[in-house]
Amino acid sequence: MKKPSAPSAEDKALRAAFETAYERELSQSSHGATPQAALHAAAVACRETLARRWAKTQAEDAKRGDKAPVRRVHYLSMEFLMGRALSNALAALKLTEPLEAKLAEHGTTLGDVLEREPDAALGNGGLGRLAACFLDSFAELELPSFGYGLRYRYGTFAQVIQQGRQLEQPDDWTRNSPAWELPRHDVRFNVGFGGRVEVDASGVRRWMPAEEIEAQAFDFIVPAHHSDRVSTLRQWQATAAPIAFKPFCEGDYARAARHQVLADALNWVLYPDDSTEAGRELRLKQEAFLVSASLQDLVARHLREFGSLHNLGKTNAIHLNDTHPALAPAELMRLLLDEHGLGWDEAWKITRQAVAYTNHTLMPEALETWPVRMFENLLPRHLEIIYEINHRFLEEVQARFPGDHAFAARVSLIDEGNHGHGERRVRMAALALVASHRVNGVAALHSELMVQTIFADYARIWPERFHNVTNGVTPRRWLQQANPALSALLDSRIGEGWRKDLAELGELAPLAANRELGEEFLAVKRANKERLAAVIRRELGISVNVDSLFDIQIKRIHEYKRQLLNLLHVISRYQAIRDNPEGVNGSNWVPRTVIIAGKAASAYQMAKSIVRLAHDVARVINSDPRVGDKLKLVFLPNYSVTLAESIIPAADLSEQISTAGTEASGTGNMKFGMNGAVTIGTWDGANIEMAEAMGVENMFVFGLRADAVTKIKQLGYDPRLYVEENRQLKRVIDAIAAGVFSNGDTERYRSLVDSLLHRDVYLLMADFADYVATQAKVDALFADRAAWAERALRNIAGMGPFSSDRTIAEYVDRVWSVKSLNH
Ligand code: B1N
Repeated sequence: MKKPSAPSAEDKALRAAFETAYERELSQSSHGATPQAALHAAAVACRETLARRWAKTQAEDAKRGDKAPVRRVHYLSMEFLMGRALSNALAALKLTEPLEAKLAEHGTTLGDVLEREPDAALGNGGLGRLAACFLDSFAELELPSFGYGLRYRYGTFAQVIQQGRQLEQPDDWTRNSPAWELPRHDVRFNVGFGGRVEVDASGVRRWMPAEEIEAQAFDFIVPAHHSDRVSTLRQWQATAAPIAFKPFCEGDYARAARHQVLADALNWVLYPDDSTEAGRELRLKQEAFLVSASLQDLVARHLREFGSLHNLGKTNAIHLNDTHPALAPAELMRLLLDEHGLGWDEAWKITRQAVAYTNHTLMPEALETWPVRMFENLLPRHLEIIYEINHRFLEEVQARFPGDHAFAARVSLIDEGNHGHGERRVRMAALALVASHRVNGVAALHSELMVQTIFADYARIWPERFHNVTNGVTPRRWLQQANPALSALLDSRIGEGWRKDLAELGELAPLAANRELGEEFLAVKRANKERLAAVIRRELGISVNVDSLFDIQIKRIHEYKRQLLNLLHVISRYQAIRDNPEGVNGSNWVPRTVIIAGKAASAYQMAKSIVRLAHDVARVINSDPRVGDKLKLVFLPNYSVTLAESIIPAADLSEQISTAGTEASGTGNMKFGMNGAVTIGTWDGANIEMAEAMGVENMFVFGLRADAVTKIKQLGYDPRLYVEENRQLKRVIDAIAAGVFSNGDTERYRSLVDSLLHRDVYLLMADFADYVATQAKVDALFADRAAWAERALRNIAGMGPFSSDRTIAEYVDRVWSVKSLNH
């Protein structure tokens, strides 16, 4: 077990300050020392320390001058999926035990208190959670940085299941006034919308917006775990600017009120889509609001520190988390040209130095484009600047590829519509690409496909601009805090070094075959499974066998992620169990509990239909006495960061089964791996690099590879051929179509079945046979406890590279360092 080292003088002072602040807050509670009051008091007390560390961190960063090798990073993202903060802060500040002692005085437990904290869920899925992991690593790596986002009033919707169907409910995450944020009353900027561009006598262009909305900063402070550095998430809240006072004084209350309504609407709600473009005017406004407030803040800070803008690009990096903040280059140009009087060439040089862009998906439906008309109405000056950027860019393209008008039309920042008949649109990815000195994908395969497919034309122009930086996750939250028992076991065998440098997990490999270690690992896993089983019983009233194989798929519901393929396997297994309840070929069934969780975007009908099918299938299987413990299907509602923290440590098998070439990276795959789950997965995203790191023989890989997927589609894919030739598959599809799971209702899944039989865009039919065969291999391994434990330990041993600390170190090296500007 981990021995607590003796507290230093500094630790003691921190503890005393914490206790004083905690007591003070608690004494002000009107309900006494309830867990809710304790939560608030503990958060406020931590925040005081964090605020001191914040001031110290900022003072250090401000002194760095313009010779520092790494630029200050401004990570712009429309999503930050933070989850809970208290237990992470307590761990980082070494205050867990002091708080436990305080709570014991009032007969409360830490668990009671921690579970009262609502998740800050201002993100949809992997992209937003990645941003949150990055903030953790920014602090740990002592990187001067700001994360910038929007302070949505409502985060991702709460998922409620009613009669097997998903309903969405608002997530009012601020109702108990979260104690974490520091409102910065002195950090405010006005953001304009609409109006027109005026030209003065000397030819200077000036934007006269029709309305202005004020952005106020709220800071969320994220502590390092091995130093007293912090990182900052600065989120903007819209408030009506004082301008509304005028109509109010003139008695035009309606106009004054309209302004307030506009401001409220701006940060009203997070768009609930993952990997799809939203395409609504409010979304464009949100994007512009985030970008403008953040860049005004950056420019103001830079001027305070340097008094001049000439070195802005050499001292600041502006990172675009996908194209959602891709207005940034246009806004930075506007600020430099119009507000600060720089010339075009210098402004463009600075912008190109500062900006870099990460692409997170190849799905065509996610590529953002906005109607030019919307720009004319909302952002007329930005549109002018985009036109000018495009004009200069296309001149360059003409010079390098003379006469190739088709090429120029393809790479242009403006989609001219169907030969002039359709609507003209601004291509946000094109804007991000021309303005960036670096562009990266999020896993090796994804980065390769990115330059071969969606950005092939741009890669011809600037091959040197494109790079890969494979994703990672923070091992603090996802291993140390989520799985303390496994962490202690690791400490006992390889020491504590892995807590600072995850690469040291590699030291586990030579021990993987050790029987005793294997048994201890299985005991830890079993305890985690018992905890999850209790959650399942409490939430759903279902009892599951903790000795069964926990087979888990948790992520957004999406056709390309193929939860449906998982269900087809479950149905097929169910049918086989009914045929042969005693097992086949003399071997018994390996009992399985299949667990699925995830939200479907509210407008995504097919995803919602998959959620419903999961519930229908679960009802039939779980109530069939012939099946019993051999198979259970569980859909855990309202998936969240917090739920993931209790599900992942309990997993035996991690399902990462996207159609090859569609999942850019995945990050859940990494969280499962470091918690000792074995992966069944396709040759896709970061699964590939995980397999290579642990040895591909340690992963259950199945299905068509990305190149085969492309080829089969080119040749004209016919899913019915696979169904006709595979009796098992045909029986599964027939059962769904015949209403076996829908009380005889043959309409309910008609379009789902039609889509599988006639289109099957994600090749479920083509991969089914291999998937089922591979699942049989999983059963065989699981039946051999020692072999399973060894395999799981080899998986953990291979997960060293998948820390977000490694990811951020690579971003620093390849993207954010000053040296990355020179080549
Ligand atoms: O980003 C994650 C990856 O690990 C996942 O593979 C990828 O699917 C995910 C539009 C997205 N890509 N694109 C989005 C989210 C919201 C939205 O409005 C697109 N999310 C991903 C981290 O790299």
